[in-house]
Amino acid sequence: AITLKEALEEVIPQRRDAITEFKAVYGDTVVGPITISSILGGMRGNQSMFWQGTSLDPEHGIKFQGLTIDQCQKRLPGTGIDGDNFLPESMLWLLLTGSVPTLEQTNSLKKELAFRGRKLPQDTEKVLLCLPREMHPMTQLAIGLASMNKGSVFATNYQNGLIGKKDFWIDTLEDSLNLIASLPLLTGRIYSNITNEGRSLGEYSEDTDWCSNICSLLGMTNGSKSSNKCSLNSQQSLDFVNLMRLYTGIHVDHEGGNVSAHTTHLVGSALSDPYLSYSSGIMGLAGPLHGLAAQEVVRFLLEMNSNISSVEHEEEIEDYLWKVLNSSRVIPGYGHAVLRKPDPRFTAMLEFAQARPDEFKNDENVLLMQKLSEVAPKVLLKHGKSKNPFPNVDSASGILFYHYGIKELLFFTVIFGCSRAIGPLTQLVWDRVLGLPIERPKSLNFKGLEALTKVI
Ligand code: FAM
Repeated sequence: AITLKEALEEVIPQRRDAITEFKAVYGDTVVGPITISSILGGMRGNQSMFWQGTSLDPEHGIKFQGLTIDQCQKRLPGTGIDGDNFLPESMLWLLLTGSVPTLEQTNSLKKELAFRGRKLPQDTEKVLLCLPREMHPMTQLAIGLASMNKGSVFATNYQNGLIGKKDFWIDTLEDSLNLIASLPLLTGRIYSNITNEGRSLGEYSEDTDWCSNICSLLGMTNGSKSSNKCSLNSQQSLDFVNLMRLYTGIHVDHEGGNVSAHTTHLVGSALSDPYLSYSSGIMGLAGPLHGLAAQEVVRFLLEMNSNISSVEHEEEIEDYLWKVLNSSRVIPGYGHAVLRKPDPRFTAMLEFAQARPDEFKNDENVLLMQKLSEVAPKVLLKHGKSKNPFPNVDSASGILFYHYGIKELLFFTVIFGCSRAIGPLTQLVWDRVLGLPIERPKSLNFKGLEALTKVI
């Protein structure tokens, strides 16, 4: 198969049958207890969602169709140029089909996305242009995405009764690919809104990959229109594009229960089209307990740097961390609800910095980020509360973007939003392949909870 749709058509019949049969045989198997604590505690740990693309292992971190980040870096195709990171396009292929694409398949998807994303719908352009410049960039993204639902093939064909349930996935795939393809222009439009009075910062090309277009439209590559704010040399531009490929390649998904993925799935279960579903996911990603954490880390590093005399002075860093902990604050970028090891996504970003010592040797913030990853775990271990004293994903990403010139902290989450589209939307296609029903858990009031304790 050369196109993604052809590749999917090859695997769907067998997997659909396997899951239907599995449900028929094991449908009544009891999976685990639901306790009062889980009902009152964010359903933590309840095994109650079907999610195919990614799974989270407390020891190895995120796995993409069973592959660790390390394996993805070795096996997923990139541009074909030595040293380039794998392309998020190949991650999209992997998540949707379950197989590692060939270079040819990655190239075909790269071209398909670049073609699909070559312009935004006129109404979306109009809507984005008239948004207040100071509006939260995630609100702008959610509005832009929701406005695209006017062109939803799924919504139109559903309304006109033109498709049967078994084929819902075809239009869901069509919309999802169009949505993902539109993200470079959407993101670029939002960034120019907040930084450049709405004037474009770069060019879109149908001959390049998704991340090169994102970077160009942020004004971060050679050939981009001058933005007066970024002056990367050609090596830095190439590095920034690879940072974007790395970042957007590994932030695609984190199992199904996280807020952005779960919201997309929930809204999609009402057969809302992919634009409305993912726009809702974006609203969740904007929360401080979810996608916004990376900016907290940047603030923290900047503030700490202005309070210590040098990153070389480990005891000053330790003192600073104790002051934070003793005032009942947390160390942002450390700890995790599920992981019990350093987050491999952090390690991948750290390695990006370590591979470019000359680039970062004078950046006190990046140096502090690196130093902190050695010092903070020791302090947190002594502190003795956190179940995981190691750096999480947000420890490194923001400060690397900041280094290259993305200084608008609220904007980091928009870049996260580009990446996160890939996981939840591929799952949405599978939700439609498998005909999963509308999600409708039973809720209980306090009386209902009390009654449960009496029965038990
Ligand atoms: N600094 C100080 N104390 C911490 C800590 C940290 N980085 N991480 C955990 N703790 C404390 C935590 O507050 C809790 O204290 P209390 O018993 O007094 O409530 C205790 O250690 C046990 O917590 P846990 O079971 O280890 O972690 P949780 O599953 O409750 O929470 C996090 C997980 C990520 C919310 C938590 O580690 C945290 O607040 N980290 C700092 C903020 C952060 O980095 N957020 C981004 C997370 C990122 F991975 C993401 O999802 N985007």
